[in-house]
This record gives sequence, structure tokens and C-alpha cells, in this order.
Amino acid sequence: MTAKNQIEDIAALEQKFQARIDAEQKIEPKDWMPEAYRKNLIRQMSQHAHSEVIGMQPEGNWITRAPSLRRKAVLLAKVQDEAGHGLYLYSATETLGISRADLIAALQDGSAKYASIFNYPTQTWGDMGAIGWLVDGSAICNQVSLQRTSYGPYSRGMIRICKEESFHQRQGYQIMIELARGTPEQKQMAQDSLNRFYWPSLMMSGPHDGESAHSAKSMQWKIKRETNDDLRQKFIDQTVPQIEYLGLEHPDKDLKWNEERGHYDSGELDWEEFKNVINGNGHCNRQRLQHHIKAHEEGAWVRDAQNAYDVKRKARKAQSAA
Ligand code: FAQ
Repeated sequence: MTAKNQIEDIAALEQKFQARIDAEQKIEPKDWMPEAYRKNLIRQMSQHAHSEVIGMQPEGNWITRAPSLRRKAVLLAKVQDEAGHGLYLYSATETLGISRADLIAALQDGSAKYASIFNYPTQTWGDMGAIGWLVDGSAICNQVSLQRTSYGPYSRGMIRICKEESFHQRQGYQIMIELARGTPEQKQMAQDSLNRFYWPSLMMSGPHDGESAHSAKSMQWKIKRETNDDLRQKFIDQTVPQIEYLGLEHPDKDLKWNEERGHYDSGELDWEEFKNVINGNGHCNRQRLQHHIKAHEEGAWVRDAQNAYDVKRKARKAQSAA
């Protein structure tokens, strides 16, 4: 086959692929896909998985200090759910032909990112409320739309994850309600957590659309179903009545209802801070990765034992088949 024929073949395959995407058909692991689609998916899905797993650390920090047995059980269950989400997402990413070990290596050497929000410290119990309410809230805005992502395993994973995330958000908001209706000190704690987590939660949706390197292709391929700015707007709008209900002050002093747009206009985010955090210089970046590496190394014996067991099991199976 000539080089020209090969290019024409790929162009025809790409056209067919795009037509399937446009017709809302799911792409499955064994289907033909452009290499750039596969790479972009591995990038986004693995970073999503890393976010779920690194995201266990800020809340894990409060399991031993939860104010009651019930709260402890709820928080423990939530953190375990996040581990599960990481596992679904790593497994879904592996269907694209990359190993879990390679994905973890990219996280640990800093070449793969994870959500900026998890580099902020959790200083008070109020932060557990703010994370569930705002961080899970912002994550859900995105994840609901990702249920319709074009890659089958990712889409199906998201459907299951969304069910659990809405419980996470409610438990966080319930913590905020209790604090906001509590003593003046408790109400102040809730306000302080809201003030610290509000802006970083808006940054979770990523840079403005005009600055977003991957959005155009990801939207064309329906890997992403909504743009960064649209997701952020949804979150801003849904959060306003929730803050009002709590009787707390909105951290954005420039927030204004825009009748024409039918949305709230928001103050500008500190994009310098965002860049610093995603480039490894947030409050907790180093601590988060060091903790992950330590836990991974300490777990080596479990992986070794599992592998040894697999080898034995396969040998036994082969022997009994012979
Ligand atoms: N943090 O071109 P774009 C959760 C990077 S799950 C860090 O706009 P894209 C559950 C981006 O990767 C939260 N990096 O990128 C939970 C890219 O860098 P690269 C995670 C960010 O992919 C709750 C560069 O900037 N959710 O929280 C961020 O089209 C509580 C250029 O940006 C997902 O991952 C950021 N915020 O759009 C767990 C959802 N934003 O890769 C525990 C799936 C951008 O070229 C406790 N992901 N970057 O080196 C997505 O929807 C997309 O990846 C976006 C970013 C929307 C996050």
C-alpha cells in the first residue's frame, strides 16, 4: 500500500469515527479510534482517577477527629467511595491499552496532573462540610455531563460514580447546615470554610474556554460535553441559593444577577494562584505526592502477594487442564 493510500484510509476511518460520535454512538475499547482521541482520553481519565485517589487525603485527615461516631462512619464511607471511584476510573483507562503501573508512575513523577483543589489544606471540621458541598458539588456538575461522554467505559463508570457523589454532596451540605445553625463560633467556622473553598472550587472547572488547550478537540469528540466556563457558570448559579439558605455571606463581592444572560456574573478568579497550584506549587502539592509514594511503597507487599498468588493459580489451572 502506498503512503497516499494509507493517508486516505486513515482519513476515511476518521470520518466514519466522527460520524459515529455525531450520532451519539459510544466508542468501545476494541473499536478503531484516532491515536489523538486515545491519548486525550488517557490523559483526562487518568487525571480524573488520580484526583479521586489524591482527593482522599484532605478528608482522610479528619477521620480520627470527626465530632461523633456517626460523622466518623459517614466520612469514612465517603473517603472509601473516592477510592472506589479511582479504581473504576483506572480500570476504564486500562481498556485503552495502558497499564495501571504506568499511570501511577506518571502521577508520582509529576507528569500527570490531578485536580488543583486537593492541594489546599483542611484546617477545620467546617472544611469537611465545604468539601462535600462545594468540591463534590463542582465535581458533580462536570460528572453529570460526563455520563454522556463518547467513550463507553468512561460513560458507564460516570453513571455509577454520580450516584455516590450526590450522597457526598448532601452529607457535606448537612454539616454546613448544622454549623450555620449552631453557636456563633460554629457559624463563623462555616463561613471561614466557605470563604477558603469557594474560589478553588470554581477553579476545578479549569481555565477559561479561550485558554483551554484541550477543549476544542474534546468537545468535537464529545469526550467533554460542556465547556469549562459553562460548567463553572452552572456551579456558580446553583450555589447562590444554597449560600442564602445557610444564612452565610457570599465570598464573591462582585456577584450580580444578569437578567439578559439569565445567569450570575461573577468576580474574576485568581488565575495566577491556579497556575501555581497546577504547576506543583500549591500549599500541599509536595505533601500529597510524598504521601501517595509512601503509601504505594508500603503496599508493595500486597501487590507482590497478589502477583505470586496469580502465578500459582494459573500454574494449578494449567496443570489440571493438562
Ligand atoms: N486542576 O485544556 P484544559 C472529584 C489542566 S473529581 C488541575 O481546559 P481539559 C471527586 C489540564 O489537565 C475532580 N489541572 O484541560 C472528589 C490541562 O493540563 P495537561 C476531578 C487542571 O482536560 C471530590 C491544562 O490544565 N474531575 O473532585 C485543572 O480539557 C471530593 C489545560 O486545561 C475530573 O477530572 C484543575 N482544576 O479540562 C474526590 C473530571 N483544570 O493535561 C475526593 C474530568 C485544568 O495538558 C473528594 N476532567 N487543568 O497537562 C475534566 O473534565 C477536564 O479534564 C477538566 C479540564 C474540565 C478538569
